[in-house]
Amino acid sequence: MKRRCIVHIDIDAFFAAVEELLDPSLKGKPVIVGGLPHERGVASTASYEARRYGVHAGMPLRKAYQLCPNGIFVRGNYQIYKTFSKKFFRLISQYTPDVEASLDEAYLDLTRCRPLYCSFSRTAREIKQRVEKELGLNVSVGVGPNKILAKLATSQAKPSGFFEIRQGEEEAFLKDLGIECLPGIGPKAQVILRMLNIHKIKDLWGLPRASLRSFFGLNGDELYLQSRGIDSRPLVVASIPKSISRETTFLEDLWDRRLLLAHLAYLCDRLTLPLRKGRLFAHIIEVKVRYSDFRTEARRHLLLTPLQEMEKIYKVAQELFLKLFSSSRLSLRLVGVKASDLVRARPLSLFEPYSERSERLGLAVDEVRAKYGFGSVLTVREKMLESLYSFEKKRGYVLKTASLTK
Ligand code: TTP
Ligand code: MG
Repeated sequence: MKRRCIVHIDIDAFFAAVEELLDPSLKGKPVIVGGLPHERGVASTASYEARRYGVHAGMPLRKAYQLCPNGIFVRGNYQIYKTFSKKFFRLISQYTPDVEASLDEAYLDLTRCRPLYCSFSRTAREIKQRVEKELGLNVSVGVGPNKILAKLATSQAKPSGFFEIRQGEEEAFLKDLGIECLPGIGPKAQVILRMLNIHKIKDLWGLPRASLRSFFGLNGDELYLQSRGIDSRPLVVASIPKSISRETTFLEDLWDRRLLLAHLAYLCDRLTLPLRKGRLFAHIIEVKVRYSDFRTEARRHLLLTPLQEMEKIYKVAQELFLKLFSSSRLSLRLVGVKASDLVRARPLSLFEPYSERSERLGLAVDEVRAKYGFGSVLTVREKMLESLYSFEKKRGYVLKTASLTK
């Protein structure tokens, strides 16, 4: 199997670093985020200056105050940290689709993108530089052939450094690290191993797998592999939903074709929002109707080139809808639209010129709506719903069923 290239990246003293960015007068001072000194609770982050006093995440605030009375204590604002986290994720996702991220750290698997990069090391350094420049936060970066080695490399790089484990260097890198560095070794395991005079990772190499298993059960196997830098776990990449749908039951059964199409347009509009957000394209568009006699029918269309854009999806949906509606003499109770067979990236079409125009338009509409509310951009068709439903600036029309929000 080819050697993989995993980049691990972790923001330094994340919450505290954001606080320093918001209030530059805090720079270089011992900042402790989590609450005020007299409050209950624990510190969630300590800046590196505060760590010099022995303060660390998880420490009760009172204790932190005793150790560092001149520390600057702030309660913190999770919403703001989350915004930085999202920006962080968006930026690193430009380098590979294979990203496993949590709040302030991420693994990137560059292996599949080999043809794009002439040197993985250089790309990893570039990612570090760009995150630091565009987010204004220092990060530490580790590069290795799997998750565990990349993460251990990052801890060597902290704070604000870069560390790469090259092929053949694994053993030399691991041997003198303390056993506490391995994620599989908690405080209890440490006590047991230290009693056996095992302090460094190389000391673990002398223990047979069976002994580790007898001490730690299945975790023993894990430990055996971890201590040798063996780790074949894939990244846990955010999964793609199976389908996304929006539907509504009308206040009264509807017969008016234009009004029905107005509902359909609005549902398509709502449907494309999560598609754009998740950068998803749909191969299947399905329309469902329920007639006044409760009979339900659906029709679907399979698309060779998957779609994300509202107008295009609406066109397909309209055609499907009209086929269903025209063949019946009944009024309708419900209409719904569903996008399924979702893919993350649109395959390039052989016969159409490549254009991102409509995708950009969609994103621009989202931005305007985020700022001025959903109702700031509506199609003429959607406007027809004004006479039927109350309108909330942020949420748009409030249709009868809750399914819009699912
Ligand atoms: P970490 O990455 O563990 O810590 P850090 O970013 O503060 O410092 P460094 O990586 O340089 O060692 O955690 C990221 C954020 O998660 C941290 O800023 C605050 C939050 N956090 C808590 O809320 N509680 C905790 O116990 C820990 C460890 C972190
Ligand atoms: Mg961190």
